[in-house]
Amino acid sequence: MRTQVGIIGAGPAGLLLSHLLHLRGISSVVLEKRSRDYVERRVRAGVLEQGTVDTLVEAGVGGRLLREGLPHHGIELRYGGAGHRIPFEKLVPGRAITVYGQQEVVKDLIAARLEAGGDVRFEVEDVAIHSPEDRPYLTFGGERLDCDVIAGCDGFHGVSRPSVPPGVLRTYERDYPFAWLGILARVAPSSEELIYARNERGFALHSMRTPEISRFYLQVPPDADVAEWPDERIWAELKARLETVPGFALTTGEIIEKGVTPMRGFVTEPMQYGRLYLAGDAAHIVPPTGAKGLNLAVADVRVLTEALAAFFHDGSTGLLDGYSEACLKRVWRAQHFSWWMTTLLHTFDSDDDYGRRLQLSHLDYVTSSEVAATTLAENYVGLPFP
Ligand code: RFL
Ligand code: PHB
Repeated sequence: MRTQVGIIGAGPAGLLLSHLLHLRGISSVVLEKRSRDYVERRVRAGVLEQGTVDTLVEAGVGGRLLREGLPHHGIELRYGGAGHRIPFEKLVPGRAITVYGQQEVVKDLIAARLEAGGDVRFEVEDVAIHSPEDRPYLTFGGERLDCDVIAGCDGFHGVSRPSVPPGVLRTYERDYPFAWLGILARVAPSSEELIYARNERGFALHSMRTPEISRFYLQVPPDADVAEWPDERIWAELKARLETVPGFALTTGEIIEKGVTPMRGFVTEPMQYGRLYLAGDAAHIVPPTGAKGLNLAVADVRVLTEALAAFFHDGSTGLLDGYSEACLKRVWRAQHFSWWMTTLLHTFDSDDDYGRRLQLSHLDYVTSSEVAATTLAENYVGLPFP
């Protein structure tokens, strides 16, 4: 078998790349180790930047997103017994975010690929990369796929990054001393906008998916196990961290999904080796406090699509050679913003009283100075796409 671009991973990065390449007349095959059902049910991100929404709409896969996505024009920061709104419409006019589940994006992309006759293979075993320097090919389940280029879109735990010989990539990493316990509940959101709550008991986030489904996160110890978190304990902790302003009551409901996510920042430089290009979580991850991971994956894929179009249509390698450099500026901006939001809002056991006072002073500044609030708003809604 032969294709122009062999894509490993059917997450948002791999599927969107395959779709955008198809629109440019470039062939690809997507190899995914999980089942279609599994990737369509995997609950993850929910916040799409304007640039992500525009990318999906322009690519013709934004119909349901425009109908069912929830546009948001602000978020609340809650601490010290009060809520403070960060109003996007005032601080960054014309820019907003859309709340729409990542698995819905994945469903829409899979449907579009299959409808266009795209080659997306699920439950593919033992994908391996060979000869990435020159004449690359992939093997899997006893088959061989020759490619001009390989796109490693297989997430943080994939095979692509470890296929690069030792010493070529430099990695930068920061682990946080806590994790997030995330839940999905069959209950109407108790707030119209997202609430990021800083609390002495730990951070909590109230998000949502639809008018009937809410999404919540709790800061928990790094080794937390969902078995230690029966439903009653989760609701009691969410109430303790969120019912901190007069008149706010959290409505509880049936919990339909639970999971623990470690928190870390990670960057690979460069994001390429020979004819292998890494995109999305395969190349970098951020702690989810800034809601940037999925949006960064989309930004990478846009850059890679342009570079591959120049390569396949004109034979020029300039954009491909500059792929990492073109992506990494945005990647590091998102790393910094995600680190900043994380340190602003979480409780660190290592912090002394002085550290806690600094954190509160910083929050007071962000919620009282228009200049400081604009910094948050501009990064949150996302800087313009490349
Ligand atoms: P994915 O989604 O991890 O997809 C990689 C795919 O590759 C497959 N795979 C393999 N396939 C074949 N062979 C192998 N050897 C393979 N190894 C792996 C996997 O099965 C999978 O299908 O990476 P991608 O496409 O780069 O997308 C990145 C995003 O998923 C990620 O950045 C976001 O989910 C991060 N994130 C958030 N991002 C946002 O922009 N906004 C948010 O609000 C947000 N919230 C979150 C998040 C991530 C979270 N978790 C669980 C990590 C909230 C959470 C809780
Ligand atoms: C989500 O709804 O899943 C979500 C929202 C905001 C974040 C992270 C996750 O910062």
